[in-house]
Amino acid sequence: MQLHSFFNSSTSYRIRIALALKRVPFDYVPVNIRTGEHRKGTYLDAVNPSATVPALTDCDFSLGQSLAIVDWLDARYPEPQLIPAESEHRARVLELSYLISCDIHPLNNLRVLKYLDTVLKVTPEQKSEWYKYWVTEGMSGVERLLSKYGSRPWCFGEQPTLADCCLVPQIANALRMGCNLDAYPLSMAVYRHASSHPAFDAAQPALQPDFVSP
Ligand SMILES: N[C@@H](CCC(=O)N[C@@H](CS)C(=O)NCC(=O)O)C(=O)O
Repeated sequence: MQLHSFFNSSTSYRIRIALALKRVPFDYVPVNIRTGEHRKGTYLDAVNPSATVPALTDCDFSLGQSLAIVDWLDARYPEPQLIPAESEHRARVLELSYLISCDIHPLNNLRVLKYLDTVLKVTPEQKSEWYKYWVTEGMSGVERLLSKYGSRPWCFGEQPTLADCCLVPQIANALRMGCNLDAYPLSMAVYRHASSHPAFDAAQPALQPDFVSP
């Protein structure tokens, strides 16, 4: 199995966590999205036509979209299940995962930030304001959901789920971009708890083979 990944990509980070939790061995295939490797050649044609990372390849099967990948991994390697089977638990996990994946991440994605830079020609300060605004909007919702429905030490109880696979990379990115997350103590408690877990540790950007320091 091969994971096509970029060290700083939070969506790739989700899958690195999922694979580590499930102890599925894989080869790491770096795809440099800063230089546009995801937009050309075999990667675009055969691996991930949606021109993003991550993608997972298993023999002649290739799959993009991190949430679809976790769903496929759950079907193929059920232990531990990251999208729970019980209907209400499953719905809560997906609710929080979609908030991060559909409402926060796309607004702060590389291609959006590049568009702000190159087409709309905003200043670096305006770009940073954009990033922080959408993190604040999204993380406020995450924190309210955790307060209403969550239970520690993970987002939803004693076992990590897809929600934690989404939340931890989102927080790591926000911290890297200089966001102040003091207003989200429940989210930060999950993040701190994850930092002492071997699977979450192994998945962190600084430990990936394509890591370069800023
Ligand atoms: N919904 C997709 C989003 C994938 C995505 O946008 N990944 C980012 C990296 S975190 C990317 O490839 N960006 C390239 C670009 O913006 O051009 C998923 O969950 O896999």
